[in-house]
Amino acid sequence: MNTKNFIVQQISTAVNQRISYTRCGNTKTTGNVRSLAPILSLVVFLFMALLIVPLSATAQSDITALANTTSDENGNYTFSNLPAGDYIISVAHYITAMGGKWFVGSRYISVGYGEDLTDIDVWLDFGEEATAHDILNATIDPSGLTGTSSISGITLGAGKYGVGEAPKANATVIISSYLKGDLSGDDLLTPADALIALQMAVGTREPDLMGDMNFDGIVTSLDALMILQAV
Ligand SMILES: [Ca+2]
Repeated sequence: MNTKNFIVQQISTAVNQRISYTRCGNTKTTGNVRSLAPILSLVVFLFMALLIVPLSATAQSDITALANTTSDENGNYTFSNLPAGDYIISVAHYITAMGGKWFVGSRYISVGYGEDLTDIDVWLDFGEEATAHDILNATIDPSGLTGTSSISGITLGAGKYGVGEAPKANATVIISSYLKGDLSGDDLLTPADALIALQMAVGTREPDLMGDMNFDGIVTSLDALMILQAV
């Protein structure tokens, strides 16, 4: 059995144990000490496995996007001519209030062949100026816009006095394709990505929804397993 298959087997075992604990004890799927035990031991195991699996560099290059646009006065944005695939939509918005603040947000989404996805709203929150500048200065390469799918929605943020939600007009919106699960940013899916997903699952690393393989809004050990199965 090679290293990858062995790791897949270990994660499958841990996930199955977790599911059976959940069924028997009627506990939540997260935060339970018993259910976390196999996951924690798995993290230790994967650290050991990494000693024989080369870890690639994690440096993130500048963003290259397929297209950019500006949301209208009601916050609406649309991207068309998309091939089926996985995309990240990133938004940056500047307000002059409070001495000038940047709002940023992103959303991961998968679109099928010829599908027109609507209501893909992107929530904006206070963000780093550097993050906003990466979005505003993204290199645009439209050569991949050869499909018939579309994605549209609204750029949103908290309403007045932080209550409710309100459309954010004139926000810069970009769309880029991405390799789902590539948490190390080396354009490959490797066991190292699964390890990072596991660290996110147990809370020892800040979650990054690039690792959310099943688009349920959370990175869990199941996502780590799905990454390994895709390696
Ligand atoms: Ca997930």
